[in-house]
Amino acid sequence: MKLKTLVAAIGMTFALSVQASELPVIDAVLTSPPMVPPPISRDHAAKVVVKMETVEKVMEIADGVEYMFWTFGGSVPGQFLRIREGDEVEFHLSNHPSSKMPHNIDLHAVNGPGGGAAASFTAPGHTSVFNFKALHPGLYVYHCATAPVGMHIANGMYGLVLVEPKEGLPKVDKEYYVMQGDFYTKGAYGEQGFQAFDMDKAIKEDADYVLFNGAVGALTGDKALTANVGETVRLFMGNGGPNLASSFHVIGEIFDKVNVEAGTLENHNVQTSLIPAGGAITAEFKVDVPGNFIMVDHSIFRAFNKGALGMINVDGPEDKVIYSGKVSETVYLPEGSAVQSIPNNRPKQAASSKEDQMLYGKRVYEANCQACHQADGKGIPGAFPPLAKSDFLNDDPTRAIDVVVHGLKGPIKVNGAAFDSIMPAMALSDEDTANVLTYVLNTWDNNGTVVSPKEVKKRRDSGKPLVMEGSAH
Ligand code: HEC
Ligand SMILES: [Cu+2]
Repeated sequence: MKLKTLVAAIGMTFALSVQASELPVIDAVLTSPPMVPPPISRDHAAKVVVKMETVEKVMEIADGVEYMFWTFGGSVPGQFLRIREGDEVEFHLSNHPSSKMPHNIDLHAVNGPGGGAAASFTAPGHTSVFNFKALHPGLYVYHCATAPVGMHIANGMYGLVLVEPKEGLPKVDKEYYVMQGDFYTKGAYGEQGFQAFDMDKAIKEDADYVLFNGAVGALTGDKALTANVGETVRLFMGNGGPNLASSFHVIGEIFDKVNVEAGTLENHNVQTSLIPAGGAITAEFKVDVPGNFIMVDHSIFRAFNKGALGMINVDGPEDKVIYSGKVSETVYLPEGSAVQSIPNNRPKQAASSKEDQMLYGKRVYEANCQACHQADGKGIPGAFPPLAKSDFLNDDPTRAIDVVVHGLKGPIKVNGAAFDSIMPAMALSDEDTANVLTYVLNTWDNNGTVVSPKEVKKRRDSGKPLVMEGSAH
């Protein structure tokens, strides 16, 4: 009763100001990724006023790498808009006065020429207004469609608009907004400093970065998505492109339900869902056990070498029946196995001070060592020896150069604990090797040795793989 009266009152108030429509007027709630506006509780259509701004701004695309993004609302992807089937939208697009380019918006939720593109074409320092009615429920991509269209999209100008069906969406515990995009920079992946857009690479579809939410690490570490065991999660997952389709997968999860291409067709028990450029899906799943669930584009080099990787941290009690964890581990080294090498083509870092060496070395560590030796340098008992306060390391830093450059195998003792395994030779430049060892030796209570690229070069020329005594292999 109360709610109805209130709704009627709102309707009357606004009927005065908006003669054309009987509908109550409300302001849209817009959110930046990965957040989603709350579910719509209205049981009737409204006139929804949307105020969105295009902004061109420099942001980090990766640690130490800057890029000039063009955005809807200051983020990549742009702000999430949530409306209801039958709503009439009054869309105000403002282009910030500091912009160098005109911009517009093509919403795939619009029935009309260009999806609103021509009507919303806006020069810097201007605002355009147009109206549309949301006839079809679904999750729709919006993007800039100003020439050269590919360039505006490649610079990050896309986002999602959700048109909830009249009956609403089933209730879930968590909703998140993620969008993939491919990026083309003058420098290679990870090359430091400001990187300009590269049109040639974009035309060749030769992406340097493939990203979730506009940056390497936008959804990892303390920016990971979160959920609790037993909760249901709904991902509104879009693909801005401009070029690449996404093979979207969550490692260790199965989607209970996917709205294929974000339409009304439901698929169930899905491992990997295709999301076309300029398309979307909604994926729902219940999280059954705790842990880190990694979102990837399963075109997998994109995940591990171009940035298409995000995380969902699930908290709560274990269920050993659903997932036991490792129940045993023994070393398996077949006859004839040899030290292999992991290639690496990261750009080399020329450091001019110990501080620089530490900074670059930390990045090399995160990219090349951390998977085995762990972020805290403590390793994993029985598998990877500690580098933190390691007597093996501190006794002979020159030997550590050999370990990284040439690899190591056979039984060793580190701080009293025995290891008998293989460390592959790391194909790092002399600079990267010097930096990472300087970082390691000056962190976690180690002895403070500084390693120079020259010393590394010397060991590269004169050293060889370390096969420790007593090795049966
Ligand atoms: C694929 C896993 C892996 C990666 C990646 C890796 N290591 Fe190792 N590392 C090992 C293993 C296993 C050993 C022990 C080998 C043995 O038992 O003989 C080891 C041993 C070492 C040792 C000597 C033992 C100690 O604890 O002091 C050092 C130093 C070391 N690694 C440094 C590094 C550095 C620096 C990097 C990155 C540039 C790196 N490792 C990358 C697996 C790895
Ligand atoms: Cu634009």
